[in-house]
Amino acid sequence: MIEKTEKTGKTEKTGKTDDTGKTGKALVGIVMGSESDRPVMKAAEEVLSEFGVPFETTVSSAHRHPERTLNYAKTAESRGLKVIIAGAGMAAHLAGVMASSSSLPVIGVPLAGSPLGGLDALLSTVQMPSGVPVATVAVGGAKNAAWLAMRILALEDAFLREKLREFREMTKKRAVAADAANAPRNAPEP
Ligand code: C2R
Repeated sequence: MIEKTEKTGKTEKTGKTDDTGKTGKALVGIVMGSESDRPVMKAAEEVLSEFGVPFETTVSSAHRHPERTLNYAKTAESRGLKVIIAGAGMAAHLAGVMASSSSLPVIGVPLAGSPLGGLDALLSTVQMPSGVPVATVAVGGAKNAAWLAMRILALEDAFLREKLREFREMTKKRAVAADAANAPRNAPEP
């Protein structure tokens, strides 16, 4: 069970969300196929940090370093991770390998950058065989990968659930305010 510590709001070693995202045992593992993926995958780190969700980030390629990558997947659960986010471009097999060797939910982020603009990565990430699911977000969708990871964590974390609800409320209000600011140009109410 993941819960916020009542008095301090800080993360405990058992893996709870806090306000910094820097302390505590990682709950989300962000893996990417290459150092060149980091600028895009950084967006996932930023979203998780904003919500105080502890994460770890690793570069490991299923193609270039299969043993290390398999070991990451095999030990992820016992190390306390609850969700894996795997970002890779081109022939992107990283997320699939994570899903093949771990029972954790895996979120795949197909990355652009190849001559095919990410379509190659999208198809190789999303087209998984039955029983080995990879929840695939849009090409370059590192932010949504983090949001989805938090929704999964929030199933057992009332504090995080409430923070996500507040955020949705805030974006709704922002949209209404932006619309009101443009009121003179808006179409009249039907
Ligand atoms: P380099 O820039 O290092 O040549 O990598 C990476 O994710 C990156 O987008 C080019 C692209 O190759 C991808 N890559 C994979 C995997 N390992 C690296 N798709 C894998 O294991 O799936």
